[in-house]
Amino acid sequence: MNRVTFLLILTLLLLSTACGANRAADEIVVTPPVVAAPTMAPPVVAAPTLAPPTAVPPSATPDATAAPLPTDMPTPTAEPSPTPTPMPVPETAVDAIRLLPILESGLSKPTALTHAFDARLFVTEQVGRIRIIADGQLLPQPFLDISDRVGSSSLEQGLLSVAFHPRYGENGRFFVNYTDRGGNTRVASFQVDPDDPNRADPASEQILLTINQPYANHNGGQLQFGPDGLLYIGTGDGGSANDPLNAGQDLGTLLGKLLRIDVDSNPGGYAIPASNPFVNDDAARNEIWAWGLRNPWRFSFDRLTGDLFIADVGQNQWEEINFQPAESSGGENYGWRIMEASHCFRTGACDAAGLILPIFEYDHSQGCSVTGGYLYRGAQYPALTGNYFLADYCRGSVWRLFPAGDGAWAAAKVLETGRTISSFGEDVEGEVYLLDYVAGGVWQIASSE
Ligand SMILES: [Ca+2]
Repeated sequence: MNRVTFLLILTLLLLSTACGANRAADEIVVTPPVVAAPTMAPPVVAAPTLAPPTAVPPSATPDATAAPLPTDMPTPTAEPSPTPTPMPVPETAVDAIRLLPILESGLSKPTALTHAFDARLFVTEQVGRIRIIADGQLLPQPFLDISDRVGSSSLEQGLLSVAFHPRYGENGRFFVNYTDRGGNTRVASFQVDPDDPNRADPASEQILLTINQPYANHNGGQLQFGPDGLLYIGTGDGGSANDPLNAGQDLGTLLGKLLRIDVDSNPGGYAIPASNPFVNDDAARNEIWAWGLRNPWRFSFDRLTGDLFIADVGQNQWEEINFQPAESSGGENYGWRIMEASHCFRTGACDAAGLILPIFEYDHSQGCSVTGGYLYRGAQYPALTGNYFLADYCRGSVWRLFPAGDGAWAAAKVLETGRTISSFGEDVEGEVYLLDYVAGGVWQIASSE
């Protein structure tokens, strides 16, 4: 078959896998009544005025195929934040963005992008390699190749992210999250080659954490160091559908959580930060920072404020972005599987007491799987400052979220890329990039003017 046919079939296969098993349910629009927000938050309010969909800037992305907009605009809602954090509304609100090509192809199934505190970009390839882009060129030699121990036979498996130690310049240590040949999650550290900054030692692996995975999907996979210098780890609910283990609401498992560990105080392993929220609860795992998550494939910190954005992939109806203010002391329950975004899951009513509802959600008429991004703090495009960017993996739509006053967030769609956006990433200067999983490329986000 020719290349176009092959890509078409590949895309269809990806879509059918990524969007979950229960496709038939996608067709049934069942919208349970919105449940009032719990305890701290005021009742759910109507969405603030959403900007109309913006046109794709002409000739900004010549090779992008714009996905058709849905005929009727769904109603994404913006909830008030449980703990409102006053943030300035950007003075120059961006209407649209464009993508600047950094590398249009050459990567194999890229899953994450970050930096090591210098100008190089580091991209993980699902099969188990870390590649370096330096001065716009993809270096032929991988930084790390651990494909001998990474299992990636299923869409959501493989090498899923890398995070460099905050003092990488001193200790040369970095961390990866991958599924092994048995499908189980590993968080491990490696060392850079002391004689070659573009090469790491595959024999330097220290496995910090292994989490048994009962099913192939929902492996989470993001690693990020927080402003506190601690390592945060996103884990999925273990997979299948409907969270059969009820992992999201079970504090006795590491599945369906955001974890926080100290990688410095226990050489060869990790330590539990004394301020983790469940250290005094014998029934709870001490690594847990937040819970009630389904598959937080991507999460990120605002590099200026330390606020945390968690994008949790939904099941058949709702995709969501959760917000955690920097002053949080952890312990938030983001609702899964009681709720899918701000909707009771598979019931008309549910007890939402104590649950934290998302600041943004969209339904499956607009996509199938949320890819969380970053809040822009770069210097090149001031019009983007203060906007959090996210995308839908299947459709390639990109939205921005921005503060709308009193802790609320507003949303606007800013580009239809037609791309298969697996991840966003930040460089050392805070510029934001996105990855096309199918094309194997990297594009920088820029303002449209
Ligand atoms: Ca949720």
